[in-house]
Amino acid sequence: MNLDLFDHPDFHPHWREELAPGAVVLRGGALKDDTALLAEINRIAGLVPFQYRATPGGYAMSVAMTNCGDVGWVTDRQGYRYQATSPENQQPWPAMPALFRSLAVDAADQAGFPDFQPDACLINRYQPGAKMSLHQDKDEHDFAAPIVSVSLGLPAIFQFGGMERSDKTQRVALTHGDIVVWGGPSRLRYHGILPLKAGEHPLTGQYRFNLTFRTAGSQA
Ligand SMILES: O=C(O)CCC(=O)C(=O)O
Repeated sequence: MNLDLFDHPDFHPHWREELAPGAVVLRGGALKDDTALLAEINRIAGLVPFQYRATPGGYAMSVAMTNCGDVGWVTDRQGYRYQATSPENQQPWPAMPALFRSLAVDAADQAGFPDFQPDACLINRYQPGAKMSLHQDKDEHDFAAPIVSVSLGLPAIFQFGGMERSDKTQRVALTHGDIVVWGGPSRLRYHGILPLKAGEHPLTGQYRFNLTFRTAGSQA
């Protein structure tokens, strides 16, 4: 019998790469759940469709967004914030699926953050050309918890910088199934996504999806 491990459908290669103290890429960390994660994204987007939101300065974002969890991240002329309801239908966001939560909690644990309790999951959808400029995640009520960020679909270049916008950035190629976790001394590092290159992914077509899990502090 020829048991070729690499060809086995249940073989999902994974390894870790340190980016900085408190920051790691878990390569292939979400591969085993990819189809189930995408089915949940599809279900959530059926309840609360993706929206192109505006920055407080009035610019339309190129990334479409929806949320699940106790609170969701939104932006408009009133500013960046978390809120418990969707601005489109004033209903609570869909609950965070158990699969999302367990994936995020396990990833945080592997990265050295054993007590992660995410209450927010921002779902980003990128089409070719969409980007996310360098920014810090600082709308949460405290920065003790890490960020867990899951990539699905088309590949992208993640920029990972320092505490100042002008600091040098690392360019990290993220592919389907990769998870980036940053917290502790890296929690407030600037990060972003360069404009997505066109392509075709067998599971997501012309899109890249990103799940960003955070502990926002649910009193929003
Ligand atoms: O799409 C990504 O990988 C990063 C998303 C991100 O930085 C954010 O939502 O704050």
